[in-house]
Amino acid sequence: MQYSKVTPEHISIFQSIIGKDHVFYDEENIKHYAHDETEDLKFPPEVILKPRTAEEISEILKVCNKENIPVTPRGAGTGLSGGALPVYGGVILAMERFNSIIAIDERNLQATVEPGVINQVFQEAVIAKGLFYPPDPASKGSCFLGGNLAENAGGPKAVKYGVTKDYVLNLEVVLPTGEIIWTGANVLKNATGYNLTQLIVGSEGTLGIITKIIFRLIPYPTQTLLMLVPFFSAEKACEAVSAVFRAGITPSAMEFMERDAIDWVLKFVEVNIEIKENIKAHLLIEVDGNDLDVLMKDCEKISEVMYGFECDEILFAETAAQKENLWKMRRRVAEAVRSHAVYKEEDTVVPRAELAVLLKGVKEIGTKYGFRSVCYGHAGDGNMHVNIIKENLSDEDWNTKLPLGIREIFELCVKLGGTLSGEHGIGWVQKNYMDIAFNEKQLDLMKGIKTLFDPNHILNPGKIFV
Ligand code: LAC
Ligand code: ZN
Repeated sequence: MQYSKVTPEHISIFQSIIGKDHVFYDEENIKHYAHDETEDLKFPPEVILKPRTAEEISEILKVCNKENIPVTPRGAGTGLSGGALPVYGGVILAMERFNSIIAIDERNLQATVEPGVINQVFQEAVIAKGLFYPPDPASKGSCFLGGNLAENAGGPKAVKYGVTKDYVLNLEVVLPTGEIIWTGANVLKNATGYNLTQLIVGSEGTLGIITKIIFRLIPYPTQTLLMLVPFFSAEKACEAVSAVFRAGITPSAMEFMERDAIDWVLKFVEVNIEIKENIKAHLLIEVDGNDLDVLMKDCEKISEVMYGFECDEILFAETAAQKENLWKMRRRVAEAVRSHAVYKEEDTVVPRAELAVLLKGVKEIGTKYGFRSVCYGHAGDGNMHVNIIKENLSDEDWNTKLPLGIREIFELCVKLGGTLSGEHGIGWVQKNYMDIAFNEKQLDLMKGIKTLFDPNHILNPGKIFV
């Protein structure tokens, strides 16, 4: 792709649209906006723009579309597939000033929100009204809702409550050509034309800029019970997962952590827990609802299923602090691995009952190519994060052999009925593997949609497709 450079003339046009105070091109900002949380990748933008209204974004995009300047939208920069990396330089459209919860409609159980609101801030605001917005990615304390929509983020609660897309009813979007549209209606059912709302969700900032979100909400479940189940075999832990659902229970979280994942996190975070030498993996299982007796019975049933897969003694979190502790351990695995190692993170997903086969396959592929992997994730969704650690691999093996190993992992996912990413997206780092999941016709359909929305390919170029 050939794009124009941002010139001083462009900068003064941007300044006239959003004001001098919201246009940045100093070294510190360029450095900050050159990376997100994807590995150690860095691509400096030429200018950072922080607009406040959809109309301002529309004006900016009209200029960039005319002048052939690439625009990369960015939320909080917590993405794991490089969606917010300005790989061709140009403009970073930083959405941090779109940070207001416009309305929580208690009559309809809906909310109107801007994309720069932090996930947890929104969750807490609706909980205060007895309402629930379930999608809770590990980065919920810092990630923006707009980024959650762009990547269709999941998190532990997805297993019972679904992912981000399941809560989005309608969107205000600025198209790359500058028009401002609404994608649907504020209704729970909608059989009116193509579903533009769901096309935008998960499109990784390549089709338009989300400026308002209408969410649906549900009543907040008041009780949770949490159990940590240790296993002597990681494969047995994976096999136990689907048996719970077959027994008629849908937990509100069903997380897998292999031994290595816990060891890494314990090096990094203080969690008061004793783990026996011979334990190879854990399942962290939560049930929620409003009736504690029902939840206790669910836990008894789950325990029965677990003991059938030769688990060790189950630990029940008795206090809120203990629950917090166990969740901290799970939520901070990725961060722990990231801060201790050179790594590559894959976001594999297969039908739930194939999880054990996937885990076994990942380990075999690792042995073949000489890499170690730390596996953990949303077992109830068949969504396993595979963190590959560089350790003793030479730079050459890391750069040449590892992609072959990753390719084999993805081929295995697809063979098992799964795909490349469950919740992190394709972005910049996974696009070379899209041919494993889709044939040329399928890719052409997607690229056709991209071109229809963005004829000059100015919006988040270099993502999803090679
Ligand atoms: C998690 C993030 C990495 O589940 O998706 O911890
Ligand atoms: Zn995850």
